[in-house]
Amino acid sequence: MNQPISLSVDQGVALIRIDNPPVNALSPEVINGLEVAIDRAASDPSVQAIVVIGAGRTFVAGADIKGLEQVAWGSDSGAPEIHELLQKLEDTSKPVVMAMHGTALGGGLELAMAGHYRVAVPDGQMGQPEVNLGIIPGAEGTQRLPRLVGLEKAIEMCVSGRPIKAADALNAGLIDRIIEGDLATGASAFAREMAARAGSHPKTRERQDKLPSASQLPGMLEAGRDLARKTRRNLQAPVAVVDALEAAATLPFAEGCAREREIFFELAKSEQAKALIHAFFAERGVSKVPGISKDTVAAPVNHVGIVGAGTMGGGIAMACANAGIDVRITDASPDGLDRGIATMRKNYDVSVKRGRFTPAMVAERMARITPQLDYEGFGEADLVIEAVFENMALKKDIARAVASSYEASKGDGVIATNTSTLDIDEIAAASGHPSKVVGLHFFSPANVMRLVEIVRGKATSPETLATAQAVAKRLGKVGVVVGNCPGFVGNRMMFPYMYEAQFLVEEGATPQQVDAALTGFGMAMGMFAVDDMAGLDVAWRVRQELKQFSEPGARKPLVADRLCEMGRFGQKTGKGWYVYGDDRKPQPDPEVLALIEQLAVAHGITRRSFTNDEIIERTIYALINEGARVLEEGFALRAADIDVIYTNGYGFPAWRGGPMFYADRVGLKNIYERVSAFHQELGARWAPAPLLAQLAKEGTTFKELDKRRASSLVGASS
Ligand code: 3H9
Repeated sequence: MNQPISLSVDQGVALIRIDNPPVNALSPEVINGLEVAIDRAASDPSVQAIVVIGAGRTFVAGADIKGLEQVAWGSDSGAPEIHELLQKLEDTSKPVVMAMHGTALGGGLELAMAGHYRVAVPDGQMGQPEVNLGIIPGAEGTQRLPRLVGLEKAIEMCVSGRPIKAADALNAGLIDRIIEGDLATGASAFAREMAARAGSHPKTRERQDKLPSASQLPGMLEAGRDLARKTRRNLQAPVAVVDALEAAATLPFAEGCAREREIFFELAKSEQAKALIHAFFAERGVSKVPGISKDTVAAPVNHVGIVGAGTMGGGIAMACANAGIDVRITDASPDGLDRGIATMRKNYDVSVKRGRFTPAMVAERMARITPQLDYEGFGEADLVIEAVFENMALKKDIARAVASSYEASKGDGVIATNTSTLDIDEIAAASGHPSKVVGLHFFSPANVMRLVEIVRGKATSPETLATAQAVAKRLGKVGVVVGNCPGFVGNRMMFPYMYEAQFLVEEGATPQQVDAALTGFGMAMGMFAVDDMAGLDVAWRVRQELKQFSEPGARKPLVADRLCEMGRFGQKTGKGWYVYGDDRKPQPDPEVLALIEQLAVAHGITRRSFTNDEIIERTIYALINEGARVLEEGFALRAADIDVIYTNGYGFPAWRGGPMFYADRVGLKNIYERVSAFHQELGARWAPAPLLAQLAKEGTTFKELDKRRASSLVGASS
């Protein structure tokens, strides 16, 4: 028998265990091993029933995505050959019970649906998340799921890609029983019960009772396609999965499976699948950091102190409380503290209204947050996060004060700063304990946004860094380790992008045209709408603080400073690049358009019209060129890390993989040639990054560069 599968028989039940760490993915060995085990159990006269169960932390979390990546890049052999196994399972005369814990996802759930019965632990989850990888279920899931849960529920699960919990699954008919206590024991008892029943065992593929009638079908399909278009903007797979589900309701099972396979392979080779699979592995790769190994000990974090109860501090406090961490939060003024607490309460109320939390859950969370006006108890915290506004002197004072609290209580916690642009080393030096200092750059709203840049200072110890990574994970965030340069990775790249958008309007485009081109490209929001939302004063303050962004002789944007001088700070003042009515929707403002034109003419700028393609090249290529510099200078460890930062923190479409992956797909030679042309036309700010020039010349990609560099990270993992 193949290694990842083991078979044992106990009191008439064959227990087939899948042991393929880390997540029991369906490798060829698992599939072959299961076939052999099923045959043995079926032919063993001492066996009356069969239970299939996962070893370790989960049932089967899907097909091996590494194999699917091969399919995406041209080799069909990466897709699991699973049809025979599924048929064998379903045709076995002895009852087959699938026993699920952890997550039964994708091919894992498809495997489970070919069993005659399914049971799960109370916190088990089941789902078809394939659309998040740009594909659809390809192992008959679109044909079996609607037969078990009905078409509407199947559409909801397959379009959203979101797993459902065991109780919901029981309700929907996806599972037959929830097992409290030991799963193997409970599932075996259930299997014996089923074996004792008279008659044959249900084959999902033969079921028709949950499929819609001909008159119900069109409405359900229309609603499903609508849902896909509205909630999964720009994605092909959520729309295509409805086509496959339609086949379940209109074709015999075998023909439905053939239709599913056809759509599966078409999508598996698409640009979106390439990009989304890249994004999946990129996100999992960020924890691999030089100097941090499995032996690096992260300190447990259960008590956090937060300095500053503004938007960022409050959001971070909520993120901690949501993760079960106790928080003490302080602010310089009683008013500031009261406002902060009131805002948290208001935000939680919204979550209750939306059904995300119950009032009891909110009460529990608020009880974890202690507001105070001093640093009492901060010395015993495991981590203190400073989240005040961007002022170096203030941040240094706070670092010193936190360090003294630790010293006074003989505490040994980590000191983190939420600065988005300032020098971590300067703050670290002020603390007197630089090895304990790290940047934790959260994104607003911090209780919602998944990205955290973990800024490694020159003295940050491996343990401090590992603790920061563990905290990010505990908060449900993706923590990307970056180096200490002005703006770190995300904001540093943002500046050339923002500037270019502003130059474009000076040269004749309008803010709404630039924003429409960017959202048309797939960005969650246009640059000007983002600026208005964040507040124009934020970048204004940074422009004043960071002289590096405006080198002598460099062209500076003309309009943003003027808007700030006019008090147009964006949404919060009702006016910025746009004007906002009660519906908070941006409307073009003739006053701004006139101001832009007037300033442009006064500075002798020639104005012309721009195509959307030109707008994308000017903005996105500026982002990529700066990304190449960041990479070359070592402030990002991998191009893929930049992609994770941009897709999780800056609204860059994941279906394009991120800016660096997008650059690879356009071709680095093409990007380099356009950047060089802009350099000729527009001057020094467009000087091609040397790394971009080098990779273009070599005819290679950022992804290849990552692979080369990965060899130096072998053995390192958090
Ligand atoms: C599919 O099934 C298609 C079918 O219809 C059949 C078509 C014919 N494959 O996320 P974590 C690795 S599509 C390979 O940090 P967590 C992951 O890379 C698939 N590797 O853990 C990481 O490796 P490393 C449908 C996988 O506890 C390690 O496992 N299924 C796979 O936070 C730990 O991962 C999905 O889309 C895989 N399927 O979360 C589920 N899954 O340590 C995708 C994980 O070397 N997976 N790895 O970096 C997940 O959502 C999460 O990993 C899971 C665990 C919830 C399971």
